[in-house]
This record gives sequence, structure tokens and C-alpha cells, in this order.
Amino acid sequence: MDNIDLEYVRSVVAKNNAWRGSTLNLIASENVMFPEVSEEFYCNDFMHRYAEGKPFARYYNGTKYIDELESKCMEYFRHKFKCSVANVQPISGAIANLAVFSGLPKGNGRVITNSLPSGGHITHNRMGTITRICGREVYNFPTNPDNPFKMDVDGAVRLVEEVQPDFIVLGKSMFLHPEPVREIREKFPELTIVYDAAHVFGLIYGGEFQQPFQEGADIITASTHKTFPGPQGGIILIRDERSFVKGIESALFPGIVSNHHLHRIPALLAAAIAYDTKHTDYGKRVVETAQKLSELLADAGFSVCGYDGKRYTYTHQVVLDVREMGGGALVADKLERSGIIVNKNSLPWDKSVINPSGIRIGVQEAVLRGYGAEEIFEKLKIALK
Ligand code: DSN
Repeated sequence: MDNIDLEYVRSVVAKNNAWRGSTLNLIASENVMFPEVSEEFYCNDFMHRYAEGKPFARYYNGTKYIDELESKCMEYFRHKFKCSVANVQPISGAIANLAVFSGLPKGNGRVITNSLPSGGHITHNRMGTITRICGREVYNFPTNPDNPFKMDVDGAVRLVEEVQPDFIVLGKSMFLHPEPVREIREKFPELTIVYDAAHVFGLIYGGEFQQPFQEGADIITASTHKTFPGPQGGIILIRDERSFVKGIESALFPGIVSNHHLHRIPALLAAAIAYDTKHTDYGKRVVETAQKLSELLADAGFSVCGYDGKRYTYTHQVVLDVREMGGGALVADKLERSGIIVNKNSLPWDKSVINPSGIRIGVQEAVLRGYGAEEIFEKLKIALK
């Protein structure tokens, strides 16, 4: 195939770099890494190597430096989250979820999670990992009739009593408000609570969102590249030494990952250090920018979702109902033609995911690139006309 050569590959990469570098990226699940996490931390010899198993107990030779860095990285996150286990081997948040959902003991096989239209992630729902691979029977939390972007906590408590789940999963992908961790823990002292922090990990890390362990969660899964500006990857944190730790860790290795993409590890540790030393106000700026943007959009007449009497959002996300503008698919395409990248998103009342009612906006990358709420608002307003 003479039209597919090295020059072709190089040119497409260069075109994408130039194009995405010139757009305003508002995809809520993406970010760039902190500028300090430069190539030396991410593109290095580790990207060619294997190291199965735990640090200092590998199945490969040649691992003394990744042993050192991986154990320091685990120690750093254990210290930060005051927890017993920090496993940095999941290569994504979805893999972290797979390890936890398959590694937790199976009783009656039932779990309760947030539904897809109310914001739950695909891995939490029956067409995804939790049922398709882990064989769990999924029940969904009810939503609050006055604000369907929030959980109906009394209804959730009744559902837990009725279903007696093996565990519940809090946290979601369309994520505007804190989850009722404390309320559920108070009612169910023995219930295993998994908190999927993929979207809000950087906000929790920066102390700008709820603190799941302090409120009663047992396990946090997350990805390390959304509001946490690190390399693409995942993490599992477990609060205390519990009987399920071994099941989860052995589900991960040897159950799921063989190699865990070693070059992520120095970059992850570097991102955590950069957050703690150079970007201590990053989480605060992200949350403030999303709040301000949601107010500007609402004042300009856009249908901003999630208002709870105080705020539209407590996270990096702003969600718009764009049914009257043609629906989420049409509006997201229109924005892309104007150089703004967002994703269409199902809203709680949607039945179809093809042209759902909403778009989801995340400001975390824009904040890192120096944008303020007004500037994002002006660009959106012009592009949405
Ligand atoms: N599906 C991604 C999102 O929330 O955009 C995360 O895996």
C-alpha cells in the first residue's frame, strides 16, 4: 500500500496536534497533563518494559527502577488519601472498575448503581463490565423527582433494604453534585460502598469536592487523567486492610492486566507532586470556573441543568439541555465546526442515546490552558447562535 507510509502517519499525527491544539476542548473526561509532567517522565525506557506482579516481587528481571518508583507512587497516594491500599496498576478507570467488580465477594450477586441516563458510567450498567463480564445483577438508584440529576436518598435507602446488594457503586460520568455517601453509610454500617471517582478525582485530590473515605466509602476507583491532570490510567484506593483486598488485587493481576504500562507510573507520581507543589489551587479554579460558567449560561437564557437552589454544579461539569436547539448530537457537531469540542449526553428523561437531550461541558482542560469562565462563555455563546 504505497499511500500508507511513515510520512502519512507523521502527517496525520501533526494535523491532529495542530487541530486539537487550536480547538477549545470541553470534553469532561479528558485533560492534558500538568506542564511539569514533561516527556522525560512519560516517554522513556519504561514504555518498552514488562514488570508483572508487585514491586520487588516481579516475574521479570530488569525491574529495579520501576520497583522503586512504583512503590514510591503507591506510598504517595496512600499517604495523601490516608488509606491502606493504593494500587496504580489499572491501565484505565474501566480496568480499575473491572478489578473491583469482579474481585469483591459474590453473595446474592446483586449490586446497585446509578443508571446511564442519570449519569452512571457504562461499566456500572448491565451492557457493560459489571453484568457482561462480572455477572452481577444491576439495580439502579432512583432519582430525585425535583432534581433528577441527584439521587432520591430515601428511595435509595429503601432499595438497599429491599435488594440487600453485595455492594453499591456511587459516582458517575455526568456528575454535578456530591453523592450521598454519608447518608447511606449512616443507615448501613456494614454495606460495601464503592465510589467511582473517575471524573472528580482531581477535585477530591485538591480538597474541592466531597471526601469519600471520610464520609464512609470503602473503595475508590478512578482514572488519573480527567480532573487529575496525569497520564491516562487508573487507580484503586482501599481505605482499610479488609478481607476483600486480596480478591480485588488478584482480580487485577493475574486476572486482568499482565503488563501495566510502566511509563505511566513516573508520570503519575510527577503529576501528584506537581499538584501538591505547583498547582495547589487547580481544583478550586476548576470548580469556580464551572460554577461561574453555569451562571453566565443560565443568565443568557440557556437551559442549564442540575440547579439545587444554590448552584448548578459542584464539579468541573456544566450540563445543558439543548432539546430546543435540535438535540445533543446536532449541537455537539455544530460546536465542533466552530472549534469547540464537547460531547452529546443523555439526560435523565432520555430513552435514546443517538440524539440525546443534552451536551456535557467540562472546564478542567480549559482552566489548565489559562481560560476563564467569561472567555469560555463568549466562545460558546457565539458558536451556539
Ligand atoms: N465514557 C467516559 C466519559 O465519561 O466521558 C469515561 O470513561
